[in-house]
Amino acid sequence: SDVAETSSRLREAHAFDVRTGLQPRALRRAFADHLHLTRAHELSEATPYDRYVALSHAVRDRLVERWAKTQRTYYERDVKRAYYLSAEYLLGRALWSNLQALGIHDAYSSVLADIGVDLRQLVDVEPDAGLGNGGLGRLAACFLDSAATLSLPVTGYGIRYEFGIFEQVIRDGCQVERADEWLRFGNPWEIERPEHVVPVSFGGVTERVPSRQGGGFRMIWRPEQQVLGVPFDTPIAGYGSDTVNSLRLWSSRAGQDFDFGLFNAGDYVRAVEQKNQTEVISKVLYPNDNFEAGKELRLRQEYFFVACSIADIIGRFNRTHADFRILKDKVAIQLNDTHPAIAIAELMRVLIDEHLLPWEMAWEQTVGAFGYTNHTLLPEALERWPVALFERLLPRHLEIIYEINRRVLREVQITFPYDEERVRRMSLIEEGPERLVRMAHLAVVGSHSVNGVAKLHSDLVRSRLLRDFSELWPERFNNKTNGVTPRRWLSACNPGLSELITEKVGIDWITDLDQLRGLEPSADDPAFLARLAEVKLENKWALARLIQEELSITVDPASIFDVQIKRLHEYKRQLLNALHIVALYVRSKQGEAVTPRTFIFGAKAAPGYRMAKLIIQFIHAVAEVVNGDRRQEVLRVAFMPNYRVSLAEKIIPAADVSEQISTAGMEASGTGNMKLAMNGALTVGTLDGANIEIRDAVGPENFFLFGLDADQVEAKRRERFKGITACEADPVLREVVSLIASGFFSPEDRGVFQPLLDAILGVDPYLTLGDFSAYAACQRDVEKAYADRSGWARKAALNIARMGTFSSDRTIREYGREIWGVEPVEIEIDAPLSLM
Ligand code: 4GP
Repeated sequence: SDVAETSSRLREAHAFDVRTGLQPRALRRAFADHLHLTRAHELSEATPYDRYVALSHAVRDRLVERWAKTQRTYYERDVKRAYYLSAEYLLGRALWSNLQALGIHDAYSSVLADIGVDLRQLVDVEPDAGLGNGGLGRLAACFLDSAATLSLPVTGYGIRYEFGIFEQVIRDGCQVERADEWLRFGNPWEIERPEHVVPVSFGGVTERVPSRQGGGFRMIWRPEQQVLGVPFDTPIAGYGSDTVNSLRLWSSRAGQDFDFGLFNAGDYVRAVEQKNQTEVISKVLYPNDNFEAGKELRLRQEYFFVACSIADIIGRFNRTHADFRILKDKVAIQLNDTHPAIAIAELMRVLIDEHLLPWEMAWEQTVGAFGYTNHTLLPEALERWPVALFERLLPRHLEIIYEINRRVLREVQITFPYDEERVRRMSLIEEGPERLVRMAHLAVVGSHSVNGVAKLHSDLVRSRLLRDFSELWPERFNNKTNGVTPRRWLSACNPGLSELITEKVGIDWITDLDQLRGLEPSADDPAFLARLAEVKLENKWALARLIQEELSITVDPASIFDVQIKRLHEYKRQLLNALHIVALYVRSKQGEAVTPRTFIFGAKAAPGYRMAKLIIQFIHAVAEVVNGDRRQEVLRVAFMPNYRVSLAEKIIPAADVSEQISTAGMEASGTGNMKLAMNGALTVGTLDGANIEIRDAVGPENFFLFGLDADQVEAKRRERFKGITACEADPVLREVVSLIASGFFSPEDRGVFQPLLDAILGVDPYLTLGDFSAYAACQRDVEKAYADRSGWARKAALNIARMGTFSSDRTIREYGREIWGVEPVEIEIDAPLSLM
């Protein structure tokens, strides 16, 4: 196979290199050396953290040569590159991924075992890099992995937050946030590059100055503040390829000269205070998912990393090219949502003000270079910045936005004469009591490609969210259904299943997930199904042990493991799941036979999202009653705190049921739905996001569908559907609601959960009650299906076999071909280094 060949070629190339070689002897020596020379410890006195750091350095050393060679090759061949701009990267842990990419996980495992060190334990010491909230940040991480694996010249740019997504602890059933100090003990994966520091300006005024050419005038920006962006590079290693791409994250530092005045005036403390103000820019990730908080510091963060990245991109282009008319042939820039959309105005500013390009030429290059991905239709998530704030922070950019707007609206008027309403709708500026800059409009007008992240979502982007724009520029709109990396989300997290797959179809599925198809015939082989069930049971035992350790809840691995793991949001409807648990509890108390089930939740709520926090509290209250009731043995509820990438890796392989129950039309795609199905969980889901495509792929008979579709939801919302109507029609639901209303789940404070009921009994915006009966009926089908153990295993096998298309390799190949125009670049590593 290609992968096996590549790794054996790699091993050979390094066979004689004692410093960075991949032979067991070199690996052992490297670990010992780093423990000794980098950590200044002997094995006997080293803490697990020392060992983790030593091993990480040993692994990083083995990436360095390929990393340098990759970057040099891109430069020398002058290839077109793609740049991924994202305010979030939810990377998780790096050690195992990098061992896996190099093909040395087994070798290191046995080398370390020889000296009494357990590699799996070391891997668990690494803190997650949690520089993201949820879907959009994790997608960026999967994309980086796929791009490197496909040998595509892609560089990620983002912010090096000192504090990533908060750590969630649960106190008395409620979420409490703790700072995520992921950098406290240093980060062995990153390399600081102070020599590539970039100054970034804020504030001040613009000035009209005589232009050198032509005798007219031009505008220049006289900013008031300067901050420095210091890049930190992290290697992104391709699996089984020699490519190592870069993720460059910017950290803010005080500008050199900007506090001089104060220093000289003797106001030392104020000078230092101001220094802190600038360094605060990269301090913390805003913990909102699918929600825009509209804070000034957030806009500063966005412009900060965008300005650094554009300067870096243009600087790199300029080292080899003087003619900006070929910029778009060498540079593609993808905007991961609107957070970096200001890059469009920034590139225009750099081209016009700094490189003196005429507007039309600059605009052609800008639109040719940019692509924009939309990740949500939720109105509360769409970024709109007050014009006044823009004017204060980025006065020159506001002027450029006005000029872009003037030209676009002219085009609209010409294409659709006498339609002033359309002009108003399409403006980059929203008029009203407070004038606002619409960042999604800026992203669309400045990009040649606009994509959604699943078929339904892209259709809704076209037909609802950006309809006017899709009528003006239909050719810009396209779909790129999300995917997930099979390296992390199958191969690494589920070794038992991976081994079974490899036995059947060979190892190539890891880089060619369509090969999972080869499992289909085995779905009718009882021996295979028995082994599949065995693997799942082992994974469930491992999770059961973790639940016991962390929560002191004893769960039965023979029960259905029913999993809902994602950010907490009303539209994702964890509440619907919880109401159904109450219904099952009531049924079992009434003596009905209920199939044993363990409900597993993982979810962080945005710290300011009260309803989401109350739902977490409610799930805990239900868990306490259900788990504490000695007279029922069938139901268990486990809310696992601090949901994050590394926890997902432990839950997903153990899942039987995957809850994908968002209100139809609201979940852009989902990617957890893909990870779970790939690992053999059966989906209970609505016709929303990528669920639709997953169901088409795995077959409707292997998917539990329920609920209203997007059009029906829209109709119900228009008629202002009331939740109480659903109660009137469903006696079970009535009982559930009255039990909660009675204070049964909160005896100390009977009214605490009333706001949850109020939010759904009146106008039920997320159709939580509107979909309840269909959901409960669907869950009965789940029970029936689970009773047929081999039938269930067969469905699981077919889910796995048919999920190939949801690899992020497929997604990234589409971005590469259809949006960026980048080609794979083969990297050849040099002859083995020899000792001097
Ligand atoms: C998320 C969407 O909610 C999710 O459906 C999608 O799978 C993911 O992006 C990746 O495309 N959106 C966000 C956000 O994370 O903040 O808007």
